[in-house]
Amino acid sequence: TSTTVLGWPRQGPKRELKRAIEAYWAGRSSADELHDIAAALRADAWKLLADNGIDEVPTGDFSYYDHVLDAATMVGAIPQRYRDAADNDLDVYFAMARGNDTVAPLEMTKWFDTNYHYLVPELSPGTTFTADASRQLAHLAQATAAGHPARPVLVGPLTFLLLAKPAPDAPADFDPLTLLDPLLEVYVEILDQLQEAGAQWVQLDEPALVLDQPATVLEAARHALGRLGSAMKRPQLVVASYFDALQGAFEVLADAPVDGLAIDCTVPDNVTAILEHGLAGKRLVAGVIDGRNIWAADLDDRLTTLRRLAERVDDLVVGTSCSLLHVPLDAAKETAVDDELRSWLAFAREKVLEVRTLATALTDETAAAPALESARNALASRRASARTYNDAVRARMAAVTDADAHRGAGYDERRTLQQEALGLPLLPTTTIGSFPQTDSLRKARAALRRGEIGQAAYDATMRDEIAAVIELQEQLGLDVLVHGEPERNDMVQYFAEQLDGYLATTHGWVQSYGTRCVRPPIIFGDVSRPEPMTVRWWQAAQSMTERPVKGMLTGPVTMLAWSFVRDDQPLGDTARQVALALRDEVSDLEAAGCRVIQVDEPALRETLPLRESDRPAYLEWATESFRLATSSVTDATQVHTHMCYADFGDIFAAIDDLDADVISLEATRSGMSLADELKESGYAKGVGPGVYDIHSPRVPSSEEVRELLQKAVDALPAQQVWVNPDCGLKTRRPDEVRAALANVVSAAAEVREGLSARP
Ligand code: THG
Ligand code: ZN
Repeated sequence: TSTTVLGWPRQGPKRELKRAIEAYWAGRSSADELHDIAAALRADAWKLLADNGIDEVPTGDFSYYDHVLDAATMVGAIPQRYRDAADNDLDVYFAMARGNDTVAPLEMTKWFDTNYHYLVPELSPGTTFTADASRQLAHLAQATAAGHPARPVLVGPLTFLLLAKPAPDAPADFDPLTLLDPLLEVYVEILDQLQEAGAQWVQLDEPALVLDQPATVLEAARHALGRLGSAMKRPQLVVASYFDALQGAFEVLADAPVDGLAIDCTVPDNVTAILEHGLAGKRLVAGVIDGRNIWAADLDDRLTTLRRLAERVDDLVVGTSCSLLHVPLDAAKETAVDDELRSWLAFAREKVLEVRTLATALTDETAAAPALESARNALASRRASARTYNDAVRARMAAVTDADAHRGAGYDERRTLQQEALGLPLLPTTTIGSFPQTDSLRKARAALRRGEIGQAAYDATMRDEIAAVIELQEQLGLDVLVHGEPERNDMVQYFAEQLDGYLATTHGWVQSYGTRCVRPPIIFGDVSRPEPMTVRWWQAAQSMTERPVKGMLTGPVTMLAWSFVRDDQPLGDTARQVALALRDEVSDLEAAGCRVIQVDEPALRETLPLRESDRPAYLEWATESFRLATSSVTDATQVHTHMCYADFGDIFAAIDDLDADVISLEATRSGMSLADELKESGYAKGVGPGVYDIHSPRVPSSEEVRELLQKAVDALPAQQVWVNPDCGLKTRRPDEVRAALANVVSAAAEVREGLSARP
């Protein structure tokens, strides 16, 4: 039985691609040097796959920035302003990805419910597609020359159009799907060229088919696959879908005149659909190994599924559910993790071995026996391990009552008590939490890690930084201060490192967007908090000022969303455990005298399930776990939260359910249209719609800030409104932050005066 994977991580074992691209951007290396490093990384990746028993390697999925951007350039969907912004193809490509001096980048958004971000293609009625398969052809030629059977991977035409948005010059109601027919002709041309170049198979990725799609889209899918299938000269086509159940789209795929389907067989509904309907002469790439989690699979269970599928399908290929882009490369590199725990993990390389073992087992169980046996042992060790199970956490979970997840008094009463305690002015000013992470802070952290400085010296550096940040905020005249978070590397990793049941990795990088990567920590067991995590830093800050200093924590949903989570209990249970650990921290902060506590949930919206039918249950546990984390405090203690990178429109009800006293939201880029949406939704608690776009190095003038703020108080009662930036300040330079915050504070003062002058 043959084997494949749907895609592979691109950055290289030591993030060589990231470094090569950033060196090119900085002018430190040439395009040729970049291309050479990239070609060597591809060669190594294919060799690793082939050496570990993968029969057909994916090509063309390797990207300098993003595979959706690659698809846009492949079909010539390059807006004129980018063609004008640079004088060669590579720089036009990077201008679309990250902008340059003359042009802003394309919008970026999340790839389905993963933590990968793609660039949103812009299309208009005037878009004319042209085929440019050069990148695909080059990668195919390289793999073929190296002796690898290769399968080019293309974003499919439907997914491409469904993920695109109307260009700024297009009518707002323009539907990119109206461009399907001309786009299909370009795909036909590209398939012709790939066939000419020797491709036996091409993989068309159509994950958009797992979203709730109207009948018109399913009809378009039928039409599109019909057209591509009937192309005169083409390689065999395998259409890939992943991340959820196909439901109604299954039949469209099963009936389509294509030669194979890659289906996510970690979703039981999909397996049932295949078993019930069969696949009439098509190849099935059975995605039985989960491409998104990091757990060693239950190979016996996967083998049972494969055997049942083999009875229904003539041409069965063993594969991963999706590209392995979403997992780190190699668990064996995590030498700081003990052998037992490491045996529970499967990163990309280990998943390849699992795929190989399963394929071998289908034809020769004896040959696969040792590998199956060791997988069985790892799983048994994980299931039986006392390290995943904490009696105290379990007992506490069982004792949670509904009252634990609710504040004592309603919002209006709390508001009065908090106002008495805090005595804040109308339109209080604050920031989201982090201040610039300067080089000297990063150096101190690295020096501590390498043992070059001791804990006391490190703490002293952090205290000095906190003192500087407090002094700056007092000088600027902010009302609610923060300590600036100099001691935190990342808002999830910092807490993960201090919680039991959580594992941080050393080399576990996963691409987040472009050259930016994260190392998601792993929740392997019941989560608890052995000791306070933030209290001493908060105390240090509060001891330096009379003004209230906010306590700053990351909320349970975001802790889960940006980690790899357990697969052996419901997500809601894991969220509740994290919530209880945070609840301890909230209580300790309050006991230390903290009167304003912010628990950030930027990922609340992005974790929303793909299918509408799954959303109510998610929102139920998500909001409950936030309240469980925050509801131990007295009514006079003010709970804040913060969200960013999302459209909040469809989750205002859930935001209200968090029952936070104040929420700060990103609003600048949309020109404060958020304030009108908030008004329409009837949101009645404190809200700070952002008035300073921290994603840009530009310092907004006091007038700009005032205009945004005026829009907010025109839409909402002024008593409700807070004044703050869109998000944390850690990526900005200190001089930008000082100037911008000065303008934020002066704008707030002017608008406040204007309000009191009104009759
Ligand atoms: N933390 C975690 N996950 C996240 C975010 C986060 N996921 C979503 C969003 N924020 C992604 N955004 C970013 C922003 C910056 C970087 C990565 C993801 C980044 N990474 C550094 C790099 O690649 O050079 C490495 C950072 C490090 O050394 O730890 O800049 O905020 N968990
Ligand atoms: Zn934010």
